[in-house]
Amino acid sequence: MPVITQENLALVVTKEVEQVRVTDIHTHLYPPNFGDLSLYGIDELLTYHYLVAEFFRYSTMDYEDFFNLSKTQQAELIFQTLFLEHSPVSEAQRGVLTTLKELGMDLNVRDLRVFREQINSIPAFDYVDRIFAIAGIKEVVMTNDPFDPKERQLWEMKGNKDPRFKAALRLDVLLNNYEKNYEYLNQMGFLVDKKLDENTLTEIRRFLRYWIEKTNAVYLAVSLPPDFMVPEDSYRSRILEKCVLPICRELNIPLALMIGVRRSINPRLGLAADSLGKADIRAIEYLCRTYPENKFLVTMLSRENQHELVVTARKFRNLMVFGCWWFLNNPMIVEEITNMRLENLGLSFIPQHSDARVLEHLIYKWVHARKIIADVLTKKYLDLLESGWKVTEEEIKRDIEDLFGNNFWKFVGRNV
Ligand code: RAT
Ligand code: ZN
Repeated sequence: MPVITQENLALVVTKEVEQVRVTDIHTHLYPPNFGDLSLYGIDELLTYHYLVAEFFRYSTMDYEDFFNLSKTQQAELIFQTLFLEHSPVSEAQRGVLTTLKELGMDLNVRDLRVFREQINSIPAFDYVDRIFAIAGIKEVVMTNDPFDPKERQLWEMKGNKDPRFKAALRLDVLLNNYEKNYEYLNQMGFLVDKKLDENTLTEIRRFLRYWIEKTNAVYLAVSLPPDFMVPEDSYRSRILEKCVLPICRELNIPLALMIGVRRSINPRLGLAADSLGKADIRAIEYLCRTYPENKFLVTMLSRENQHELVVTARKFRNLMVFGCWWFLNNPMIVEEITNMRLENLGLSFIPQHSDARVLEHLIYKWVHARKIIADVLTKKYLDLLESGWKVTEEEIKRDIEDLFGNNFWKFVGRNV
């Protein structure tokens, strides 16, 4: 092991960050046996909703006409507009280039048909292994929605046999729209009423237990609007306090709160229609203070919430901050947030998740994230060296393994 000096520090940190195998704690990926829920390939990459939104920055095409096209046609239009008619400088656009490069493509070809043929020629049977290997992924956590009929059927009929894909039970429908959706619970055999009487609460708890067990979920999750507040007189607040939190305690499982999303502000954009807003940190303070036996994984979507979130994490050890979510996943913001977290929380947080929807997203999201995190960490270790504190390569490796996986598993409290 070399002695770490100001000269070799960057090399050592970069090497360790590049080599660490990641636990990606929030994705929208599925195991291959989940059929067409599991997305991969160049057309899926190009029609990622981040890129659809960017396509409409340049195009005057009717939204409906675009969405009526086949996926291949949409991909062709997006490639033409975002890559050939303009230089692809945005983060999501650059992501496609990084992905193709890491897959071994010659970018100078600039021909979508050639890229498609080359990707399609990679044998399907070990495609997941191959992408995981290129991206350096150990395991990913999915987003599993028991209210989605297609997904529900897959869990009931097949289940997940691939240990690299861990489940997270997504509760948006239950918590954000109970009054519109409670009848689905009845259809699933849980006898609930619109009124949250004792029997209904018991049935919701039975529903949660059933699905946690069926999916072997490592955490429960919900995305929430900026006006999310607890306690309050709402379905969401009551179901959260009376059902979700008690079940999390009973089964010792964290709840992930993803706060700050405003859904569908321009519905014509479909999946790309969502926006964000600054949330009220007092909801998190209340939850962490009132329920010290519960564990909360929290990410917030607004840049304006980031500082108060790290300060709140200093006050509550049952709060684990994670990821630079969605609109925050831009190099300049990831760098800022990672610095802020290191300076306030030391190494006790989870710097990033990929949010991958398409298998190959894992490649670019992690290539880009690793680079920024390595640079930020190098500067922090340099400060230590300058103050006369020696760091060893083993210590650097330990810290990096914590950030990219162990912090999550220690917080979850099990090693599956
Ligand atoms: O990043 C995304 O793809 C978003 O559309 C959402 O999926 C978000 O991450 C979420 O989990 O709600
Ligand atoms: Zn997501």
